[in-house]
This record gives sequence, C-alpha cells and structure tokens, in this order.
Amino acid sequence: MEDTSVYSLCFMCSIRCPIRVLVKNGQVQWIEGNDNVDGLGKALCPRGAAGIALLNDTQRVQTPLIREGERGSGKWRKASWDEALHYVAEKINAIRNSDGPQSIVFGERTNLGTHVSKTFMKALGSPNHFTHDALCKGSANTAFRSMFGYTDAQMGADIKGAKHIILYGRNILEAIEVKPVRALLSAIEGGAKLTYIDPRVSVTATKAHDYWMIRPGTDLALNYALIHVIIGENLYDRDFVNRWVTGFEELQKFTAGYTPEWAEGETGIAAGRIKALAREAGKNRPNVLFHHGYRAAHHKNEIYLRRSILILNSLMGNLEAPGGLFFKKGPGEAGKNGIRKLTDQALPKPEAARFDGCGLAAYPLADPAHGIPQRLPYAILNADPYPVRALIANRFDPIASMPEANTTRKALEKLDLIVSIDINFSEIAGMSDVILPESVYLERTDCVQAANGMKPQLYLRQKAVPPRYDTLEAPMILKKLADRLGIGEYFPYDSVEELVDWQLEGTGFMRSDFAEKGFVSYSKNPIRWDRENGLKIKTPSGKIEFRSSLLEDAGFPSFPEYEPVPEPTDKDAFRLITGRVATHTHVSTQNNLYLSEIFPENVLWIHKERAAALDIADGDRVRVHSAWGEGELNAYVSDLIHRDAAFLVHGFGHRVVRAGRSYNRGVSDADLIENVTDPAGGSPGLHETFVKVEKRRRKTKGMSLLDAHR
Ligand SMILES: Nc1nc2c(c(=O)[nH]1)N[C@H]1C(S)=C(S)[C@@H](COP(=O)(O)OP(=O)(O)OC[C@H]3O[C@@H](n4cnc5c(=O)[nH]c(N)nc54)[C@H](O)[C@@H]3O)O[C@H]1N2
Ligand SMILES: Nc1nc2c(c(=O)[nH]1)N[C@H]1C(S)=C(S)[C@@H](COP(=O)(O)OP(=O)(O)OC[C@H]3O[C@@H](n4cnc5c(=O)[nH]c(N)nc54)[C@H](O)[C@@H]3O)O[C@H]1N2
Ligand code: SF4
Ligand SMILES: [Mo]
Repeated sequence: MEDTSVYSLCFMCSIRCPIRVLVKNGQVQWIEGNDNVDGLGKALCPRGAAGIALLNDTQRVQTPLIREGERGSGKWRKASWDEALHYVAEKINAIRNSDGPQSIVFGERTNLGTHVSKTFMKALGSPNHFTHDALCKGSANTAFRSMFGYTDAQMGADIKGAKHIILYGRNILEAIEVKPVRALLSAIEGGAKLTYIDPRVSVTATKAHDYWMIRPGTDLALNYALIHVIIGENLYDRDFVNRWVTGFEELQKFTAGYTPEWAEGETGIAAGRIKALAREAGKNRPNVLFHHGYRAAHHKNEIYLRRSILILNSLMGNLEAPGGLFFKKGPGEAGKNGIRKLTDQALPKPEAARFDGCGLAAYPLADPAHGIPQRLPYAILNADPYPVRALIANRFDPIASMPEANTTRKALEKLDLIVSIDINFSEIAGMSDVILPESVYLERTDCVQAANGMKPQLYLRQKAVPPRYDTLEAPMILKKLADRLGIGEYFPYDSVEELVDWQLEGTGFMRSDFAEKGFVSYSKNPIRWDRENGLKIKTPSGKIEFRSSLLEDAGFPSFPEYEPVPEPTDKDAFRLITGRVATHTHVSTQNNLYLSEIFPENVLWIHKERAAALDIADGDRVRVHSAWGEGELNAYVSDLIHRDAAFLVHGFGHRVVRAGRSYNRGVSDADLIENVTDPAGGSPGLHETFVKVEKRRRKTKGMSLLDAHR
C-alpha cells in the first residue's frame, strides 16, 4: 500500500489542532501539526504526539457492553450494536412513557457533533441537553455577554500582536493550545513583555519578565486597584471610552476607594508594582492584552473577575487593535453562507423547563445553550424540579469532571439508566449500564468545524485509518438510536460523510476541497472592524456595558463591593487549587500508554514552611481530606507555591480497574472540592474549598515531582 497523508484534527484534547497524519500500510506512522495553517508549523503538544498510543490501546472500549453485575462492579457482557442499541431504546421508551421525556438528560463535552445531540434531545421532547461549558468557562461566557453581547467563544485575543501580555493564571505553556503557545513565544521573541500572575510557579511563570505570586482568590482586588490607577492617572483611551463605553463614570466612582495600598494588603503584591504595571500598560496601549483566561471556574464571584479583566481591555481601547480582543468573523462577514446544522431544522419544542434552572429564576444569566451540569446531582437526589431517570453521557465524565464526585456517585446510583458514549473506561463508563464505544479521532470523519476568527475558515476531521475495533462515530450511534425511537426523520444521512456533504451544501465548498490543505477559507485577508465607527456591539445599549443591563435587570450588581478572601485558619488547612499539566488532558489521558509513563500520578504541592510545621518533607506520603472526600499521595514541598494554597493536577485518582495503568494512581481533586456555583456566571467555584493535610506515618514508596515528571 502507498503512503498517504491525511489532513485532520487532533482530539487528544478538545482544542482540535489541525494535524497531518502519515499512513503507511494502513497504519498511522506519524502525526504532526498541519503547517499549511498560519502560525502552527508542524508543532504538536505531548498529548497530540501520543495519539498513536490511543489508537493502538488495548485497554480502550472495544465493543458495545451491557452491564451484568452490580453497577460499578466492572462486569459487562459484550453485545452487538444491534443488541446494545435495542436495549437502550427499550429503556428510553419505557422512561419516556412513564415519566415524560424531560426525565432523560444528555450531557456532553461540546464537540463537532453537538448539533446532532441537541437535535436528538429536542426530537425526543426533552429540554435537557447540557454541555461541559459551565464547568470550564461559563462565568467568562456570561461576563462577555454582559459587556459586549457576545459569548467568550465569539471573541478572541491577539496574543501575537501584543506589546505587553498580562496573564491571570492563564498557564499557556502547560494548559496548551498549540497556536497560542507559538503566538506567545513569538511575541516574546519579538520583544513583547509578559507579566504572569499565579499563586504557583507554573512553567509559564518561568518564562515571564515579571511574575507575581498572588494570594489565591484575590485577583479581583488587584484589578480594582489597577483600574483605580488607570483612571486616576488618566492612562486610559479617552476617545475609545467616550465613543464605545457606558457606565464609565460609575466605574470611576466605584473604584475611587480601591487604592493599590489597599490591594497590597489583600493580594500580597506591592502597591508600587501595581502602579508600575498600570503606567506601563497605559504607555503601550492599545497593544496591551489583559488576557481573559481560559478556565474561568475558580470562585463564586468569578463573573466579576472576568468582567474586571474585560474592563481593563476596554480601558486600553484594544478592541480590534493589534494585540487586543477581537470579534470573531463568520462567513456572513465575507458575504458567504455558513455550514448547515441539524438544529436548523424545524424541531419539536420541549414542554418542560430545564432541570438545572439555567435561564430560569435560579440561574437567570447562565447560558441555556450549555446549561449547568453541576446541578445534576441535586436534581436527581431531590427529584427537583422533577424526577430524572436516565443519563446519556457523551465524551464527558460527570463523575470526574464535576466537583463533589461522591455526591455525584450517590445521585447516579438512583438512575434507571446510565449510558456512556466513550472511548475509555472512564469513571462514568465504569458506572454505566451500557457503554457505546466511539471510534477514536484517527478512525473517524466528524462534522465540519466552523472556525470563525479574523479569517473565517472551515476545518474537517478526516478518517485516517479504519476502526481497529467494533466502534462507531457518535453521530451514527445517535442516528441508529433515533431510528429505534421513531425519531429517525431528523437524521437525514447514512454515514458521517453524507452528513458532512449535507452540512457543506450552500457554502460553495465540497468535501474534496479539504484534501489539499485540510481546511478552506472564506476570506484571504483578516477582517477587522473599524474601531471608530464599525464595532458591532450587541448589548441592549449598543455600547460596551461597564454598567450591565443584563446583570442589573436580573438583580445582580454591576460593581459589587470587594469581599475579603479568607485565609486558612488552621495550621493544617490549605486552599485547594487545581489545574493542568502539559502531558495530560483533564480526566482522559491518564491511562494512555506513553503519557502514563511520563506522568503517572499527581503530587500535592505545598509551601515548605507550611510543610515543616506539619513535619512533612518532600516526597512524604500525605493524607489530604475535606468534608467531601479524601485521598493519599506524595507531597511536593517547595517555595514555588503560595503559603495559603495546595495544588493538585486535575484528572487523577481513577477508580475503574479496567483502566489498568491509571487505576488508583494519585488523588482526584473532584473527590475533595465542594460543589458551589457562581449564581450570576454559572461556573462552579473550584478553588473555594479548604483541605486538610497530614503526614502518613507508614512508609510507602515515595515519588517526588521530579520522579513524576521523569
Ligand atoms: N476538579 C476539577 N474539575 C474540572 C476541572 C478542573 O481543573 N478541576 N476542569 C474543568 C474544565 S476546564 C473542563 S473543560 C472540564 C472537562 O471535562 P470533560 O470533558 O469531562 O473531560 P475530558 O477529560 O476532556 O473528557 C471526558 C471524557 O471524554 C472521553 N473521550 C475522549 N475522547 C473521546 C472521543 O473521541 N469520543 C468519545 N465519545 N469520548 C471521548 C474520555 O474518555 C473521558 O471519559 O472539566 C472541568 N472540571
Ligand atoms: N495540557 C493540557 N492543556 C489543556 C487542557 C488540558 O486538559 N491539558 N485543557 C484545555 C482546557 S479545556 C482549558 S479550560 C485550558 C485551561 O487553561 P488555564 O485556565 O490556563 O489552565 P488551568 O491549569 O486550568 O489554570 C489554572 C492555573 O491558575 C492558577 N491559579 C489558581 N488560583 C489562582 C488565583 O487565585 N489567581 C491566579 N491568578 N491564578 C490562580 C493555578 O495555579 C494554575 O496554574 O487548558 C486547555 N489546554
Ligand atoms: S493542544 Fe495538543 S492534544 Fe490538544 S488538540 Fe492540540 S495537539 Fe492535540
Ligand atoms: Mo476547559
């Protein structure tokens, strides 16, 4: 067989970097970045490079499975697709008839086939489709809508064009998207300055010109003080603010008392440094980027931190300027048609209200396009607002990815049906009655990716090799299930390729157009809006709303007074913070053959003086616990973390035996963290929990952070 080169999209995480896959004799030989794409080169991150290990993994789910033993006992029998889908359809039909379609809930990580799943749920008559979005950045989504009338996903940040980049725990060099990594490094090489703010010395901190070890949870105090100086010393873009902003005077009055000296007491950052940053930013505006972050699920008042960052950008007047925030342009901006989605069809309107209160009285501002996943356990446990009987989880692990995993486990026990569409023996697969295995990304074509940006483009994930095992693509799994549920009419395709062709109708592009470079562009040149008259702000006032009608109409303030962040009160108490490492994706790669060897388990970062007071040395075994769960792991003791904080890499502590390489390695942060939600923004506060740490006296083999990295 000939060597072939297939352009596709990585899916070792959901960033979907464009890739070129080299196939020889039907085997994937090599994967690299698609260097036809501006700013990407051939680069991949470590996880992207480990895609071949996923493809060939003998520990992934290989056939449909139906549970035989107790829930969670790990006993399933192999089933044919026909049998497994028939089984699921029968159960769903019975539940739909007894309790109504709203008692069926579908949760997924937003993906290229989300329009298929949304269609599936609407056709069933259930309002209860939700995505992971709130867990990741829901409060940033709401913050963007409150300021600009666009979601965070509809806007971008031009890192490459900035003269000064300020990052609030946006750990670009470990929480990786390949393009921004390269953009940041090239900006730095080109002379840009990097200021990095994090209670922990991450890899990004080591590349910064200025690193600030902030007291965890106090970034909002810092920003109030920055705004105070920027307005007080006239460092902002007056013309831009006059033209585009409403609520400036209220902001000025509000921040008058929040001085840098006050912020120093709260954040631990010297007032002089805060003033210097404000002045430097003022000098370089508009090419200064206060990055709005990625994961915006830290605190209960998260929306206000994200809004304060957006305010700083607006004061710099950086919108649509090089190095600033920009509005992503779609095909319409180039006078062309976008792709079709199954949700464009006329679909039944579900009668019941959502289970999670999203868009309703409980959480009026969170985005109903995504929902509030972390409310699911309470809806089930309290049958509030109605009984939930069945969960379908697609490419999403509600147990490991939502806080208070033990509460989630208890709630899921009550369901009549749990189905997961997964590739791994994840925590949710481990509890499922039926596991429907998806083909991995190298084995499947997916729905078209509409990549809006400065240049609107379309990308396509294209199958590089046939499936190794008895697996299917999710859009086919749902179509086959829909056929068995009498709602097949909404799924007018017999293969994903046919669905792609249907999506492309009217765009002027065809599937074959993706063969040459892996993507197609609607416009040759970047589209920028005119900063004087051409910004299309979509708030009710048509202005950037410092004073937000969205918030105030729902009864939330635009400028809440700062509430001091509590310090740990006991000698053994630490504020738990969580995050990424370059070698793993959330909860899904810990069992990868290569990645599990490079980084087999997480360790607990604590400050050396705090550790000494507890008689804990580097590499010692410790017990970490909260009111919600506990675990045992090794301590990483250093001065690279703030005294108040303890840090855990997210994603470890797997409990499913079939995931043999990751089983019982490290501790799950989800077991420890309390499930609390930002009532305005919709995200969980993942950094609100204090944990206690104690030394384990028994001798166990220790692994230091360095060992873990080896
Ligand atoms: N405690 C804590 N919780 C967190 C976070 C944290 O830092 N700490 N981070 C939050 C953030 S930012 C996010 S984005 C979410 C992420 O939450 P999730 O989306 O749940 O996490 P992932 O690890 O990306 O993927 C979950 C599941 O997708 C499966 N999967 C992977 N590839 C495929 C595929 O091709 N097809 C199918 N069908 N399944 C696949 C994996 O096996 C895994 O079971 O978690 C959030 N939750
Ligand atoms: N390798 C890898 N890359 C990924 C992913 C992955 O799973 N693995 N996931 C992708 C996804 S979905 C997301 S959302 C992004 C996440 O991208 P980021 O949001 O950049 O990364 P996290 O690791 O979630 O962020 C946590 C950082 O915030 C710091 N931090 C904690 N508390 C505070 C605080 O009070 N103030 C400040 N300033 N900093 C604080 C933590 O120490 C940590 O370094 O990464 C994306 N890229
Ligand atoms: S960031 Fe890494 S794992 Fe994620 S899509 Fe890109 S190359 Fe793949
Ligand atoms: Mo995320």
